[in-house]
Amino acid sequence: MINVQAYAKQFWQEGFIHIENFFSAELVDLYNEKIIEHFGMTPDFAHTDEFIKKSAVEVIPWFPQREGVKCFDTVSEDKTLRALTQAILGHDWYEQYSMVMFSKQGTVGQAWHQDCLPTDPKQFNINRLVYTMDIDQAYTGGQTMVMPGSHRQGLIPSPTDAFDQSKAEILSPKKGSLVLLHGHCFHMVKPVTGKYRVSTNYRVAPKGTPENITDIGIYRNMIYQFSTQSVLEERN
Ligand SMILES: O=C(O)CCC(=O)C(=O)O
Ligand SMILES: [Fe+2]
Repeated sequence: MINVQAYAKQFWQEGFIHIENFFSAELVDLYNEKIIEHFGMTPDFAHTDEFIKKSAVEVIPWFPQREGVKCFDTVSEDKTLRALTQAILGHDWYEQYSMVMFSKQGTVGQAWHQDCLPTDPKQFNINRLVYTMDIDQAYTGGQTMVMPGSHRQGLIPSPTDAFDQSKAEILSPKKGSLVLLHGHCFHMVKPVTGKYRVSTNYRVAPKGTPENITDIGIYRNMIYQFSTQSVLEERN
């Protein structure tokens, strides 16, 4: 068993943690097969053209547990993952959903963003990201960039605010890696150069956090509401 207390401390310091070889190759190979089976290689985009253009986000979501694809329960039920989540959040938390995010070759990834408004430090989501393939500069692109400590810094800088990207960390998760990422922490996904890129997100939140906390995403140039497909605020 990993040292969950040490990882929890690191999570609260940095706003994220990356643990390699967390899941077995057998499990993530199975997930990757199911994912490819579902998407094929040229799935249509689920988001509106306006959102894709303005936000520079090109990912297609899939919610396998909602469709009863049973094998995706294994990660939810993983004892070590639960213990780690518990160590980070204390005992009051709940699982939101699992969402596979697929990106085609040649797409832009995701621009810098926060998953939800950082107005209340007690209200946030945590991304528990499972990687079912190696993600690296040479073969796939699509690395995840994160800004250490930014979960304590309020709103992500607007396009005209100073934003020192030299302090960002580039994560190149491997098949079987787990990344835990605080929803207020600034993060982005680099352009996808390989055939495709997938990550699977088992989102959780402290108990009492609204289920739809991630309905409003914060980008440098706008605040966007997914359910109404509308720009709530232009930022400049
Ligand atoms: O796929 C990733 O590595 C990160 C995706 C992301 O932005 C998120 O999970 O909120
Ligand atoms: Fe995100």
